[in-house]
Amino acid sequence: MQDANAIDRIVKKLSSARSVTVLTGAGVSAASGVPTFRGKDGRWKSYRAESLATPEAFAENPQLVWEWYQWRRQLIANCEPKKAHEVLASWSRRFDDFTLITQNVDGLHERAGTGNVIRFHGSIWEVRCWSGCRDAPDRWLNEIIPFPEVPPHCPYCGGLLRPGVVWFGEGIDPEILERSFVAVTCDVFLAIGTSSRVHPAASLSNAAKAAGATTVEINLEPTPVSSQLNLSLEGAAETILEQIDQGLSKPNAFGKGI
Ligand code: BV8
Ligand code: ZN
Repeated sequence: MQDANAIDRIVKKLSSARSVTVLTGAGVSAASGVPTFRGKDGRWKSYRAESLATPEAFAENPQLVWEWYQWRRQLIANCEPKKAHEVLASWSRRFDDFTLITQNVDGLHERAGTGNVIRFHGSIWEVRCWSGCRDAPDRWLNEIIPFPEVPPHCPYCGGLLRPGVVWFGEGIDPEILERSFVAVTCDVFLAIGTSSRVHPAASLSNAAKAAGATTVEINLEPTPVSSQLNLSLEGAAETILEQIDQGLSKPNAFGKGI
């Protein structure tokens, strides 16, 4: 059992919270079988994920980058939302003002029925025209598995398609950025299953703290923000979230304040 006192303190805070914002990373989907970015499974063939998730890598070798995304799409299509996704989906119905900002592109939070999901880094299930042709929408859903051709081509101009995700060196959609930094003004902010190394997503936790939120981290290992937040719990998201949720379901949940 995770530090029962810490769980009690979080339950107490959440029991009286009106607004809750959650930031998730790859660790929340690990139990579903989706590889994390920086763990031992963060490689594909001999490549590090970070070396492929860039516009330069795509410009140099669109075939290779699409083979990686095709492999991930096929893998994710066989993954299911698990306990961590389910608890967070139920919290999106429990709290009056709930926002879930995810760095994950796998779509598992949406498949779990979570309300008000902000996809900070886009979606692996969307595509965009690489040349940004005039006739194509900015992005659109394309769940075809496998693509009949790799790399796939834009149906509007015949040029290359690209995955609808944000690559390293690309800016976050300004509207997404705005909504996310508004959402950090909340009663409780939880950073769950993220190494908190990728910016600007990683700066949301401290922005929440500066805005007066009670800040909580749940992660398998310490991260650069662990010592800066009000509480940092080391453990599996699926286990800790279930313990907190059980605490919330007890009548008149209470505990010491954080
Ligand atoms: C930008 C989409 C500017 C693609 C992704 C130096 C310092 C600071 C910043 C930078 C810097 N140099 C460069 C930068 C900027 C760069 C950056 O932050 N680089 C890092 C690596 C240093 N950021 C960018 O480029 C961003 N854009 O800055 O733009 C700009 C502005 C205007 C105009 C132009 C440019 C864009 C970054 C977006 C990159 N795209 N994904 C795709 O998925 O294919 S990021 C990628 O990392 C994923 O989205 C992933 O979600 C994200 C973060 O990683 P995590 O989710 O945290 O995953 P990770 O594996 O790292 O950690 C998982 C954690 O879970 C681990 O700690 C593990 O212990 C834990 N865990 C595992 N299992 C469990 C668990 N925890 C709990 N329970 C479990 N069961
Ligand atoms: Zn096009």
